[in-house]
Amino acid sequence: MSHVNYDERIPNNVDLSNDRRLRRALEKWQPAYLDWWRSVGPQIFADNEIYLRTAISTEPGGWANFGYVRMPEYRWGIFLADPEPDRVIPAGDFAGQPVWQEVPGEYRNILKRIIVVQADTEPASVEQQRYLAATAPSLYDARNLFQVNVEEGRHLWAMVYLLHAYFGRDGRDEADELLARRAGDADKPRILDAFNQPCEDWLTFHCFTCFTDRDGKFQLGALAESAFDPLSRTCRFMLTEEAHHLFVGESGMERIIRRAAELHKIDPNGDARAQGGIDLPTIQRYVNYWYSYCLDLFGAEVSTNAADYFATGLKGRWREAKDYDEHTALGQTHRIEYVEDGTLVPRDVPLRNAMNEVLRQDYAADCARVVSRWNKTLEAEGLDFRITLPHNRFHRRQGIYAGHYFDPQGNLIDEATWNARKDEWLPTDEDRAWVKNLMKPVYEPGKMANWIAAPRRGIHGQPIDFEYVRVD
Ligand code: BYC
Ligand code: FE
Ligand code: FE
Repeated sequence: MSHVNYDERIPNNVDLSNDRRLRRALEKWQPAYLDWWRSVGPQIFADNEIYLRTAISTEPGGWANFGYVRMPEYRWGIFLADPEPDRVIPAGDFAGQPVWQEVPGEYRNILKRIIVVQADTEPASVEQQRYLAATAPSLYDARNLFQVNVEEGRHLWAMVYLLHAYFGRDGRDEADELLARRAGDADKPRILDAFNQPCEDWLTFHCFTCFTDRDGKFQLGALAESAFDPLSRTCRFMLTEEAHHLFVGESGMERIIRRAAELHKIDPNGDARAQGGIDLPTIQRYVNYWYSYCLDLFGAEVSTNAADYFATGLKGRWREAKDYDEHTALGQTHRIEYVEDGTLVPRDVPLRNAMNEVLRQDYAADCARVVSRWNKTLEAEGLDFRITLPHNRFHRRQGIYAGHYFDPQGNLIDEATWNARKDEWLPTDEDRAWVKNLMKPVYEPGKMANWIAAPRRGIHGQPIDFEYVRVD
């Protein structure tokens, strides 16, 4: 079961050859996907050979094969983690009952909505990143970008499979729409805000893979706890791919921070920019910007949608089955600070309604662990500067804090104070221009742009100066 069949046009471990209708529908979608990839996927090195991994089995450990591939020839396919025998619904009103292999009619629309929202982020990120390789700081980095891109493409396949297999005509229409929306487009934007933001420099890319892909980790984790077993299984396999995306972001940021510290020390005035690098305060402002955008991806603090998703078992909490003893979340509350008449007022809301906030807090704790590892680097470099995460209320555009002003410590401030100080906290036009001006391609194997440190090791045991992208 876990072995992937690569003899078919669409590699899969879901026995596609025995479902003629589904296979034909997906084979019809496949050329549209490839057209999409060509037109808004990676535009640089689009047909070069890239050293990529491809999934060959879904068993933990040893599931990947590494080798040179031209991206349009990547074997995108449908891989579900093996079923857990006797799996029961982890959370909500039906906790403990057998999981569903089909979609119950009464939840069809909300389940489809969740799958579409998840699906929409995958192609969006590829679109956002399509020109980045034009300024890759090394071939190692370009390869990592492409690895992330082909896997986000595969994540789209994962969700499109569910739409085609379980939602009939509506599902096929949604799958077509997923190729029609465009990141940042005024008329047909992607669904969630962070996926319409430009991602045109590599500091942004590493913030994105660190913080936005990490939202993916937690949302996929919550969907892995779904009562709908095919969704759970597909998300469990996606999570194994996601780990590399998070590695790219965390280690990429660490390398930029380490280099900022080195350049700070080299410069007589402690000015990393004078040495042609990115300075730590600029890095901090980018962190503030992306982290706050990603907090928005969890939705409103108090949400009836979230309560419904939990009650019906469509979504659970992070590690619901493993880490919780009580799975109904009834008769419990969660404290939320509301803004009322210019002050913060705590209120206890029913726990089910606060599930977006509960997941956001798990996410925040994970981000805090990452930042503390970056700060170890700064400590080892002998610097006093520390990267911090802004408060959950800072710079929010979704939920109960949207429309109010907070400083990075979470204190309520007035609009005039915000306007006077926001340039200390968020990237300025000048910061963006500076970062953009540093973005020059480095395509010689083993060489790095000046503003980023070399990685500690290469990919899959290869040396750092390996030809990760065959340039010609
Ligand atoms: N931007 O009741 P609420 C990934 C909308 S990342 C724009 O709070 P709910 C990846 C919301 O849709 C993981 N709109 O919403 C990473 C709703 O609209 P409707 C992505 C927003 O449903 C990197 C309304 O506001 N996965 O995989 O409780 C690279 C009311 O809000 C936003 C998922 O998101 C926003 N930020 O929570 C590649 C999982 N936030 O329905 C990939 C699936 C909220 O009233 N999604 N709105 O028109 C969900 O579970 C939920 O839909 C959400 C929102 C958590 C997103
Ligand atoms: Fe993804
Ligand atoms: Fe990802």
